Amino acid sequence: MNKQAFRMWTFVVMLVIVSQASLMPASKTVAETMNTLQPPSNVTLSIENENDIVLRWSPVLYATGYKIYQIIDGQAVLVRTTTGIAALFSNMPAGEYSYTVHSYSSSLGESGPSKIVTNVSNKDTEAPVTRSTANENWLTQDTVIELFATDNESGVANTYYSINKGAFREGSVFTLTEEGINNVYFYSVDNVGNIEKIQTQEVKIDKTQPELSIDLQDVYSLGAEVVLTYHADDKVSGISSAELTVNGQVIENGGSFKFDQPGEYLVKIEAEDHAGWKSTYEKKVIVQIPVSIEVTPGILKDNNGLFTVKVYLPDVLTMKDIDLNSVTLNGVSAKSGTEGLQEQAELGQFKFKREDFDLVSGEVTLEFRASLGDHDIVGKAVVKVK
Ligand SMILES: [Ca+2]
Ligand SMILES: [Ca+2]
Repeated sequence: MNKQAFRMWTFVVMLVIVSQASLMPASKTVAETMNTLQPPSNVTLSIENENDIVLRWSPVLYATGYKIYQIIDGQAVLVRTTTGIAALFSNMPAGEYSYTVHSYSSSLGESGPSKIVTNVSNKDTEAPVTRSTANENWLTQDTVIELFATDNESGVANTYYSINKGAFREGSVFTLTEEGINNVYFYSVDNVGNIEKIQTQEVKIDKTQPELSIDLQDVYSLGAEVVLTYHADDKVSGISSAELTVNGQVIENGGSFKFDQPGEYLVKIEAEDHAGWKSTYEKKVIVQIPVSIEVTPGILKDNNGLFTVKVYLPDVLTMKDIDLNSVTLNGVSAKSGTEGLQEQAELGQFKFKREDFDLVSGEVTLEFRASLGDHDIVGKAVVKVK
């Protein structure tokens, strides 16, 4: 090698050394890198097997492990620590999930967060649907209502209800006690905050039977024609049906009925309200056979002797129909005496002893009664007593 060639060789060697030196990292640059551990890059989120969430990322130089944080309500919450470069969260409920991954090492500590990854493709945008056990029928007592909510994706978080415009409360079971029409409002919220539109439902409660009334006398005269008007009232659910019968015969409300037989009648009203409560009213009415009587003399002066009561029967009856031993006037029996009752009855009259009666002065009503089979015949007259 000549001298010039040696110089040339030396130059080339120097050039190689210089160029290699420029490629070597300076010791200061390495220290800076090691003091600030980098977060993972290329972080991806994928949904696998329908409901598994899989995160993957690229390895980070000097990292000995990775911490996975889930972003919940804006806060990073540590959910997994791993030495690998992937994480599987299996069987996750549908919903929106966001994660960030940090790298760490025992000597360098923890890096900052990676970019946030979110499963936007699986986002739940549908509100839950709430159903109630209430129905449209009238109920007859305090009633427990239950609410059932379902959600398509992320699941139901809470259900709220309000009764008759009171404050909303969280819950799904409550009892209604107020009679009348209760208005119930309810809605649910899912796990990602979708709010159902408020639903409203009527819950109708009637705890009370209908009220019945009718204006009836205890006693009517045979042949009396009576207008039968009754009142069936129900303040809560209202009357659904009502019927009046006399001895089983249906009479329209406000219709007239003729008592054409003597004896006992059963007037009955049955009513039902829309909740199914039933009321029954019953009254026994006595129908008497009216007769007119004439007292002779019309003025009773002395407290002795006899006086006569002449009886005028309806056309359909004769004295033979009457039990003569049952004949009374103000409770006093007719005098049989020398003129037997039979003979008196044939004349359509009966005699009474004045002294059998304790009558005060003035106008006095005398009541004649006699039995006809199971029935009474009754007649009244007013006389003057001096
Ligand atoms: Ca939903
Ligand atoms: Ca009622």
